Amino acid sequence: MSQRNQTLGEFIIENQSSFKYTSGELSRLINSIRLAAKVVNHEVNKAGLVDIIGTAGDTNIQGEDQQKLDVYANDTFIKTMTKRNIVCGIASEEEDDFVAINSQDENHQNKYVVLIDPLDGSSNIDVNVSVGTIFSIYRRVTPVGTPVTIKDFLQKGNQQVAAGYVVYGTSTMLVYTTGHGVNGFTLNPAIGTFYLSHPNMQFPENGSIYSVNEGNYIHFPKGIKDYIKYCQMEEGDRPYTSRYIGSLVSDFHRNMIKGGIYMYPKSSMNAKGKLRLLYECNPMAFLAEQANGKASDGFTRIMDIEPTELHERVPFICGSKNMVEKAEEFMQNA
Ligand code: AHM
Ligand code: MG
Repeated sequence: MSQRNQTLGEFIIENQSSFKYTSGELSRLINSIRLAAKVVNHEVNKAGLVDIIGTAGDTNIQGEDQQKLDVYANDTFIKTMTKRNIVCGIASEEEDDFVAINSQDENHQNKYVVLIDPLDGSSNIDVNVSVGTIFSIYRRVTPVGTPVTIKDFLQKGNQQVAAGYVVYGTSTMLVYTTGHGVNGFTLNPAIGTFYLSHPNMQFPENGSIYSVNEGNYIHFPKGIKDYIKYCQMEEGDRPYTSRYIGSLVSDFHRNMIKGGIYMYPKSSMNAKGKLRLLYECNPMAFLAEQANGKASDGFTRIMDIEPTELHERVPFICGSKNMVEKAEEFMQNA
């Protein structure tokens, strides 16, 4: 079939045979994420109407309590995935601990765990800036038939079977990988269908955009400060352009299309940076590598880091290969 007008639903079915395990469960899981993304998108698009339809904590006209959007997104993704009887557990940036999900027959037969940041960058909602959902999927490591444990969630990123994000932006897009490249789908809101709009997405090897919260410059490690100065130097294709939305998904998405580097380093205020290894960095790193980019903490490949706790943070440098390698060089020589 030609890729023109191919829907996400069709794409999932047609590519199912390329998965290592072809029982159809992973396809159903991605389908459930597709559905939840549409529901959340609908709600995110109404955010500007908050003065009219009520704010978080109010009761709406149907007598339902209005939820904050990040809570709403969290509930929607968890409920949608739980009902489909495919995942044995979900860990979310919004929950203190993982949520164990028993299969309907109560035999713990479900094989997948999902780690999710349901609404990343949610502080941007009030000002109409894009936000996103980030997800990461693993096969459980404990035996099927037993309850899910923390071990199933604390896997290295290199064990991911799928990862992706939804960006609720000028267009809403779902971008994901199952380890065979990265494909992007744009939602046609009129009919609620995602179409393949960005097949085989690739980071250009070089780029000219650097994305970092420079307000924290004074607190950054020397290697990052040196690299920022390098980006600003007039030489060859530099100075680079600075672009920082403050919404990881959007900054990543733009950099993947145009070529660039995103950095959230550690600082004298945050010893391990801000971003979460399991909910944000690993899925973005998997996508980056599948799109010919790179992700590291300055010294180690993100996906090779052994996680020790659910909500752990890690310094994050991600984007066009040559740019990330240059930043690593500065880190390692500082
Ligand atoms: P969140 O998970 O609390 O939304 O925080 C993650 C977000 C990223 O999307 C973004 O890149 C970063 O925080 C921005 O942080 P800062 O405002 O410190 O630059
Ligand atoms: Mg987040």
